[in-house]
Amino acid sequence: TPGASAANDSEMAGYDAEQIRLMDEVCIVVDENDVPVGNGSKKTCHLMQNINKGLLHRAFSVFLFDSENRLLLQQRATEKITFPDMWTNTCCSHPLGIPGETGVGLDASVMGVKRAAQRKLDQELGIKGQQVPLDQFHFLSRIHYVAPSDGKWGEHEIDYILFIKPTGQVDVDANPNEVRDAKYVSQEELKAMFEDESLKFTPWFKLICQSMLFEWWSKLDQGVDKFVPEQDIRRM
Ligand code: DMA
Ligand code: MN
Repeated sequence: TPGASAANDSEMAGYDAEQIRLMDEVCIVVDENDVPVGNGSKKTCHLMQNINKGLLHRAFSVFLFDSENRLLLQQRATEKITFPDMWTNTCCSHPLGIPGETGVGLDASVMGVKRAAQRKLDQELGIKGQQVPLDQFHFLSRIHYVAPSDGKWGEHEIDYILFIKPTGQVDVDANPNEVRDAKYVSQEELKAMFEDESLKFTPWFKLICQSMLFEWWSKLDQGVDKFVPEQDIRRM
């Protein structure tokens, strides 16, 4: 219906106007096996009242490494409606229910999330598509997890993990509406950040760090193309 956007919704009062606008994006609703079953607005997909009924959507998490194998972290902007101010991996978002980003079957859905990742690396971090070519993204696995943000909002996702170690230069020009801070860290520097109680981390980043991140990170020099993509969804 005309006017039925999150922007006209009184319960969105107090949030950032651009982030409210983005709540109208169309996410891909999936079943527990990552089969698309329909679409849902970003707002619908992130309300705990819907998540508590089982609503699940498709997402991606990018881990971008520099030539010294340092990981690019971001601190989410204060304007973010979910998980504001928290440190997390390079870039996260959702493939949209549009041609090119929707896919049925693993190969097509991996292609869709790579396109979405390229789109959001530009929108969040100002990294241009030519510097992160689609064929330099490597799909590693999918995780299924649920995480409340603040009672009202949360995440319940099948999250595609993508690694990229671009062969060329990467220029970061962060969008302040999305990203408060960004920095490259070594494994040791990230572990030291976890010891700092003043820093908060997103739940999905913590889950990935506690499970496979450091093992995969240590194998970067063997070549990311050597990783065998996992067919099974990891339940976390
Ligand atoms: C959503 O990230 C995706 C994951 C894996 C949590 P986000 O909240 O940063 O999405 P967006 O940038 O689209 O708001
Ligand atoms: Mn989500």
